[in-house]
Amino acid sequence: MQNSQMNTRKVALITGITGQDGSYLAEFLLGKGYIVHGIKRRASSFNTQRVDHIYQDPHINNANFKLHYGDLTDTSNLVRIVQETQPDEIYNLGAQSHVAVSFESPEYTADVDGMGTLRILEAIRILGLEKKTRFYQASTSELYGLVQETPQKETTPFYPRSPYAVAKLYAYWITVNYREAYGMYACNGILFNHESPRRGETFVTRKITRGLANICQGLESCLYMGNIDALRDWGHAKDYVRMQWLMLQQDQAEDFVIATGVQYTVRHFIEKTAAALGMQIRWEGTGVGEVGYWGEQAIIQIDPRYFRPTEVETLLGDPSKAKQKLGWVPDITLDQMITEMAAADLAEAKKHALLKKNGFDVNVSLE
Ligand code: NDP
Ligand code: GDR
Repeated sequence: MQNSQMNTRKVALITGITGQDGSYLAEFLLGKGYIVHGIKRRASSFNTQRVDHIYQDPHINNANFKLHYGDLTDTSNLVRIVQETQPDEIYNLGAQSHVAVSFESPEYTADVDGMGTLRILEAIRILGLEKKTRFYQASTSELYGLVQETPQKETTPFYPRSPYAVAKLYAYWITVNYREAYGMYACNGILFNHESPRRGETFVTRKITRGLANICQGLESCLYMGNIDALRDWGHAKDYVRMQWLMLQQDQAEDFVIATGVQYTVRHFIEKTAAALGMQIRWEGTGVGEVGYWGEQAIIQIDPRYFRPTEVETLLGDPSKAKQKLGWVPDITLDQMITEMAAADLAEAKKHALLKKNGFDVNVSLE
């Protein structure tokens, strides 16, 4: 690639590039010809599995995908990376993103998810990049928590129900404030739950697809669940990252709800996944005594350990504004997504089953 061509290419910086959304967004932006920089945390073992397929050897000249060590709790590191990369667009996807874990680590969650957002916005301001760098904040339907209106839209009042949601509420408002105070192009995508085969293994959808795939291959006997009557509006991450990019391509920065406009229970997700794997669930009992049977085998049980101190019982988004202004039309249906996730986890389970059959140890924790 010629230098002149390199100079005309847009540069994006993604925090949370090793996560579900970060990996899909990086693929998407590379496809659009961007130079993509990402921040990864130092870990004692490899944590780049989701982006390994787009990794480029840094020894090759003009690589257009580059990872930098960093952390949202480390101000000087963030300032240095923003200065070095001079991004046209920053996507702040990094977060301690697990709601249940935020009750265990509330202070850390506040630091990363709340203060981390401020640190990036300040880095842009300190470096005088307010007019150059556009900023996307990964806001969330968890802001609505104890819902005040159904369906939820951009004007629905917030009522966060977890340390995670409270931290994200700070991040939401500091993004709005920097837009208004400094004229920055900064916006919030209020995204409802979105999933994929790359979803973290402890979020409910992936826990179900992976757990049931393992059970049907004889690798595990039972899946322990929390509140299976919770209602969520689930879409596919691939569709949702497209909207993150579009939000930064408008004339004016605005906040948008991204959702499908349809909600289902966790129980429904379990039944659909079971069907995709050729299993049928029969429910017996009620409350914490409820059991899901596959034939005579009790494969779903309720474990109150997975109940949250304050639960978000129902979420349903109204994406009308995104439809009208961004042309939002999701490509992938819930059924297609479940089929894709179940197939990916079944392939993995079959590999493990084969290894086990041949005497190798396999670890398929269902936590
Ligand atoms: P993931 O949990 O898959 O990814 C989170 C990313 O943040 C990972 O790359 C993780 O790194 C990184 N991270 C965690 N802590 C830090 C830190 N201290 N410093 C820097 N990076 C850190 O989340 P998703 O991809 O699902 O979500 C992306 C964003 O969107 C998150 O902010 C989430 O809160 C938000 N969101 C997600 C929704 C969803 O349904 N998926 C819906 C609405 C909002 P590592 O890989 O090392 O752990
Ligand atoms: P959520 O996602 O909390 O909505 O946050 P999660 O998949 O963890 O839970 C969804 C619902 O399922 C119920 N549930 C269980 N959840 C988990 N994780 N494990 C279980 O065993 C289980 N049983 C029932 C939960 O109680 C809840 O009601 C996700 C994250 O990606 C956030 O970062 C993001 O902001 C929101 O989605 C939108």
